[in-house]
Amino acid sequence: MIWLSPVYPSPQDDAGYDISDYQGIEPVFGALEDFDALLAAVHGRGMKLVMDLVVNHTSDEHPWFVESSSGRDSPRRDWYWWRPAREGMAGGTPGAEPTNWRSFFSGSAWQYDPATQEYYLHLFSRKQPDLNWENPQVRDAVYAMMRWWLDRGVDGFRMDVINMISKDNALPDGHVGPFGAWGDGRPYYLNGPRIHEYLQEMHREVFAGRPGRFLTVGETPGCTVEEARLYTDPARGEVDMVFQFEHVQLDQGDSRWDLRPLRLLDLKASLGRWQAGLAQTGWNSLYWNNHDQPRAVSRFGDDQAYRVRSAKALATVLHLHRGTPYVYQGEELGMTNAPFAGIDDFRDIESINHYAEATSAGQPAEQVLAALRTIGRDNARTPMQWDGTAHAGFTTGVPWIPANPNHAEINVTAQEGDPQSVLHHYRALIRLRHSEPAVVHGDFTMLLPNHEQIYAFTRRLGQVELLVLANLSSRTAMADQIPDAGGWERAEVLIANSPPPEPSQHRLSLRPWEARVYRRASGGYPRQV
Ligand code: TEU
Repeated sequence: MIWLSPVYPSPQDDAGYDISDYQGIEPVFGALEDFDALLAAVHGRGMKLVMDLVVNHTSDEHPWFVESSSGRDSPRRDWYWWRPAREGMAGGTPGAEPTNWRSFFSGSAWQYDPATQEYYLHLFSRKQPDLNWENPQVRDAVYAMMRWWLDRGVDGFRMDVINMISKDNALPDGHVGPFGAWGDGRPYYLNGPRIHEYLQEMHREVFAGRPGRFLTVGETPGCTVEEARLYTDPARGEVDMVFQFEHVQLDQGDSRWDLRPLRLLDLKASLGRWQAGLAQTGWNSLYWNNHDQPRAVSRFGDDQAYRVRSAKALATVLHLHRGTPYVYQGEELGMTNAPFAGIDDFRDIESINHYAEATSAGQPAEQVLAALRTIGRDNARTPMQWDGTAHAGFTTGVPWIPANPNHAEINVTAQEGDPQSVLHHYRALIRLRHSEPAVVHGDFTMLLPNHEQIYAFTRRLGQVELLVLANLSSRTAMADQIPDAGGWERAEVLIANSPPPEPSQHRLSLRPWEARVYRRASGGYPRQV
C-alpha cells in the first residue's frame, strides 16, 4: 500500500498538514486527473493507496474557518474552538489566553482575533485552527469528505493526530513543567472523553456496509498499549492499527529537543511490550521513521562506518516483528540525516519556531542547532535520491530544500543494479513477508532481553519457527545464550545482511551490525517459496 502525505490545496504552512480544500489536489503536485491516473496505475499493479486524513484541524484559509472567523454569530462559529479572554483580562494581553496550553510548534495554543475579540485554539501552528468535533455538523462534513474519496477509489486513510479530536470541554489549565511559561494540555486532549464514540461513529458512517476492504491507521501520540487495544480491537469498529510514539521518544527527555542517549535495552523493552500487548487483540504498525522523525539509520544505526549493514539490520529486525511494516521514502536506500549548517537551511515550522523560542529564551544558538540537526523533521524531508545527478534527479529546477550531498553515492540508480544494496534487502524482506506465513501470523517471543548489543526474537506458527538475530552495535557479539543454540546453529538461514561467518567463527557470533533470519520446521515442514 502507498500512503501519501497530504496532497490537497494548502498554504504549506506545515508542509500540507494545513489543508484549505479537502476535495482537491495542490497544484504544485498536479490536478485531480493526475491523481486519478496515479490511483488507476497503482490499482493496475495490484497495489493500494491511502490518503492522509487531517481533520483535527484545517488551514485558517479553509472556507470553513474563513466563515467561522467572520463574526461571532457566524453559522460556522462553533465549528472551531473560540473562547473569550480569561476572566477579567483584556484579549491579546499576556496571560489572557483561555488556557495555558502549549502548542506543539512553540508558544501558546491560542491565537487572539482582534476582529471578533476572541481566541481560537490551535494545537499546532496558528494557521492550523482545531475543528470542534463536539459539533455534529463538523463530523458529518468530515464523513461526507471521506466518502467522496472512497467513491473516487482510494483504499483508506492514515488519520493525522486522530486521538486529539476530542477535547475536555472544561478546558482546564495544564501543569506548568519544563516547558517554561506554557502548560501541558495533553491530559485534556490526548485520547479525549469522546474519542472512541467518534471513531465508532466514523466507522459506521464511512466504512460500514461499503463493499471492499479499507485500511485505517490512526496517528496517536501519547497512546498506551491499553488504549491501542481499544482503538485496534476489530470488535470495536474503530481503526485497524495505530502509530504509537514510545520507541521514537526513548532518546528524548522532557521535550523533543532534550536529547538523551538511546539504550538498546529500552528499545527492546518498549517494542517487546507492544508485541506482547497486542498479541491477542489489535495489531501493531511497525516503523523506525517517517516525515516527522529523523532518518532511521542515522538515529538507530550507524550512518558512517556501517551505513549499509546497519540499515539492513534495522530493516530485518522491524520487518520480522508481528504487525504491518511502514517504509518511509528513501529508507529503503539507507538515506541519512542531512548536513544542515545554519537555521536558514531549515524549512520545518516546528524546528524554526523552536529555534526562535529557545534562542530568545537565552539558549546558545549552536546548542539549539545541534538538536535540530539530530532530531529535526527536515532530516526526513530532503528530496528522494533517484540518481547522482544535480538535485538527485528530483528536479531540473531549484528544489524547495537542497538534496543531501551524499546522493552522489546513495541513490536508486546505483542500488537497482547492486544485489547487495539496501534496496534489494528491503525487497527480499517484503518477498519473505508475502511468502512465509510465520512472518505475518507467527507468535512473537523476545530473547536475550538484557543483552546490550543483540536484538533477538523468534516467530512461531505451527511447525515453523523463525529466529531473528541482530547485533545492533559496532562491536562483535555472541548469541550462543539463546535457547537451543545448538539446534539453531544447524538451521537454514533465510536472509542475512552479510556473508556467512568464517568456518573459524562460531556460527552464532555476530559481527558489528550483522543480522540473520533462521528458519526451522519440526516434522520437516518444507518452506513455501
Ligand atoms: O504529527 C503529529 C505529531 O505528533 C508530530 O507533529 C509531533 O508532534 C511533532 O513532530 C512534535 O514533536 C502529525 C503529522 O504527522 C505532522 O507532520 C504534522 O505536523 C502534525 O500532525 C500536525 O498536522
